[in-house]
Amino acid sequence: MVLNCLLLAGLAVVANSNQARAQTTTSASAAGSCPTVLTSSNYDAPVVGSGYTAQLVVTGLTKPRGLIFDKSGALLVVESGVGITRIQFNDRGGTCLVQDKSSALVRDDSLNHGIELSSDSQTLYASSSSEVYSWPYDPTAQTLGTKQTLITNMSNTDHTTRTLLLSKKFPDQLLVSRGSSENIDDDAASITSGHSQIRVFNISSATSPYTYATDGRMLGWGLRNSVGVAEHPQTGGLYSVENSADQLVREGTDIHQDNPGEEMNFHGYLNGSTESQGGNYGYPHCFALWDTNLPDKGDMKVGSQFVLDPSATLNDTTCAEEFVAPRLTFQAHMAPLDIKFTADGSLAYVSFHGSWNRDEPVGYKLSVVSFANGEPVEAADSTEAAVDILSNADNTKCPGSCFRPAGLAIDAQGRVFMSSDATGEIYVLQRAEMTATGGGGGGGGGSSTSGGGTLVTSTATTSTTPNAAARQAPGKGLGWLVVTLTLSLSVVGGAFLVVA
Ligand SMILES: [Ca+2]
Ligand SMILES: [Ca+2]
Repeated sequence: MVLNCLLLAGLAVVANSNQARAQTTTSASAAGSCPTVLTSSNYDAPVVGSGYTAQLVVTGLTKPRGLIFDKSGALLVVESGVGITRIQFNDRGGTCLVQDKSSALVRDDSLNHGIELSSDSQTLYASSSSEVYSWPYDPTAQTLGTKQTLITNMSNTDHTTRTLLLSKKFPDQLLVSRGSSENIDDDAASITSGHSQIRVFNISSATSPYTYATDGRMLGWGLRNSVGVAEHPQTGGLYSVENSADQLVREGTDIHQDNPGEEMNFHGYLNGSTESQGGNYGYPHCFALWDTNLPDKGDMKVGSQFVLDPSATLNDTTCAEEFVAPRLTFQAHMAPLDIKFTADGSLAYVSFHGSWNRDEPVGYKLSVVSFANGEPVEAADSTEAAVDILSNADNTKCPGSCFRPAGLAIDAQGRVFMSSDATGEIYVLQRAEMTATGGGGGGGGGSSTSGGGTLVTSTATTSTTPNAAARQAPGKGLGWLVVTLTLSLSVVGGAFLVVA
């Protein structure tokens, strides 16, 4: 009898008091509980880097690639070969985001990776392998206006993503990155081909669609396939991450296992200065050294660029003198696909899709690179610039039973979202410094994959408010009821006594 009264009174208070509900929700978030937690059954639990908490928050997508948040807080996802899907979360704080609603914003099977939004979210941009499009977008009504074609004539085989980056510093400047048509693309040696280039287009002054190879301004060429492009939030410095070549042989020696390194390149600023801009970054002539065990290495270091067959007119010295060297070099074949800066510019997250051109798989992870004063902290010949944040437990199972990082987005709270195209998933990661409860020691130090962070894999025992999953799953209802009673009594004890 007494218990029944307690139960009814407690529930009545919770049901009728928004204030009480808000309090219990906050209490639950601080305790780190989450009512709905997804796990992947297709591969081993990911390893999370020290100072981070990670959680799987979306499953069931088709090849999710580029990600971006709109002004309403919804996540727009390019599903390659499908279109753009809009996902709304029920945000319970921390890494606890429950997918609330998902809708098809664009259905166009030619869209495959690139996505951008104007800073007011009123214009949406996306790319196919041949064109860049824009639509008027209303994030509140979730509607699109008539599609316009902005840039054309980008078709080529092999590397078909066309990454888009709209400058925050100069909002009418749209960067478009285009890769090579094959592993070693001789056309890329011709500046007029438009292959393996990053170009920038003024989208406010366009009267008709631009032709990629001849319009716009070239930020860099000789960039084999620079899928990730980012603008430093403080300095406006432009960086890209490049997928370098496969199956290389130098002077008759097979060097492909550990060379060439993947690259991070610097492309100057959009402030009108051409300093550090417009140069040739090497491909298809010069490649960056990762493993220094190379025939006729000379005094080259990690990041120095080398040729495959030296001649009088094209050799390692020519590479050093006439081509732009990478600002950082990463392990060969890790396949960087995206780079995103934190709001304070102190970190750049880089997604590595993972290798195929190597006996032992590498990559298949999300890493972070430290920046200071708009530049990477590590020297150009460092092999430790990329620190692992989310990695597969056993790369020998990749690519078959592994997640494969593709697109990245950082939300207004600084949480990092990462798509895995192979598994149709999205993960969220949060740094410990950002959480109310603290703990952990940040993301720095070493390049180990030994973990030390937290992967959220099960719901905690305290679920304090109803949620979509509980409502849809009757089996979970009783547990919620009991927990609600306990917490409502503790949180609103004063109110309960008055009712009793
Ligand atoms: Ca290069
Ligand atoms: Ca490669």
